[in-house]
Amino acid sequence: MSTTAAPAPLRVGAFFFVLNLRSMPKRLSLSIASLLHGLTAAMLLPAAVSANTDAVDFVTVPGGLYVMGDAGGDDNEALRRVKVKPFRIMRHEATNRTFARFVAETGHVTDPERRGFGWVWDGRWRKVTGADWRHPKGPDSDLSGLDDHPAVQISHQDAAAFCRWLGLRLPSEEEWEYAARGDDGRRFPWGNETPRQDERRLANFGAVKCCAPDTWDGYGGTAPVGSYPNGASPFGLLDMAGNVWEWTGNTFPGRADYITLRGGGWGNNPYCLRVSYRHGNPPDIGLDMVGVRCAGDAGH
Ligand SMILES: [Ca+2]
Ligand SMILES: [Ca+2]
Repeated sequence: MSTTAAPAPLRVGAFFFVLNLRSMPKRLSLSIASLLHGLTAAMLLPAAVSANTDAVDFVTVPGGLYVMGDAGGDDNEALRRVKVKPFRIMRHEATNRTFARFVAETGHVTDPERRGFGWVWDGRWRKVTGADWRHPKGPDSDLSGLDDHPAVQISHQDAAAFCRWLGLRLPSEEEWEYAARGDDGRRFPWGNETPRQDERRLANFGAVKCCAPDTWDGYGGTAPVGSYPNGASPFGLLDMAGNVWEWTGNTFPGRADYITLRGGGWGNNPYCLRVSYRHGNPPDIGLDMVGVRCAGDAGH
């Protein structure tokens, strides 16, 4: 992985596109992107309301009108006025504790388990046989001491199944970004201040200069969810910047076969932690820097 501030855009193709930590494709069709927005979210509505919502803490977000995007961001971050209906969303990323309960109750087998591998970041992305949510770094790793850390090595399909178990769905990008920034145009959940690895501890992220893990914030990998209250969003959501990337219900602009992730993760630099930043991944892969946060319509 490049350590420069702006690595060259990667060629599209299989896993060469997997969570490149800084670059995004520039050749996008925004008209196609706008058509695709919300399509997959609509496909992921829960079949029934579940009683399992006691497993997580929710924030109810009132409906509102705001401007998505960042005029100083990537091409796919063009400013766009968006209206969102009231919804609720998990205050935290899903933890290993809750994901284990989901698996115990449903017998769900994740994509990385089924396929026999996951992706592990150690300065570059490595395809690791035996890496799955129980073994996030590979077969020699486990979840000891990680009950309250975000569950990782979860594909988009696994994330959607988990949300269905909760009687919920994945958030749309419009919902996710509104929950992260509110309506005042801020670039990060806490405001416009670009995070640094200093005593303010706004988020769990990587080196300020892309893209190595950094322990200055207390954690070189994942942190227990909710460890950075100074970085709360206007609605009180935690870890909307950093810790782990979060699957959304939308396809990536210009790539109908990729799903958009939001928020940046423990290995990213501040640019990727911006509330409007997008990344796209194939829906069937798991990585040790990607987790899930579910949402639902208000009142359900
Ligand atoms: Ca860190
Ligand atoms: Ca996050």
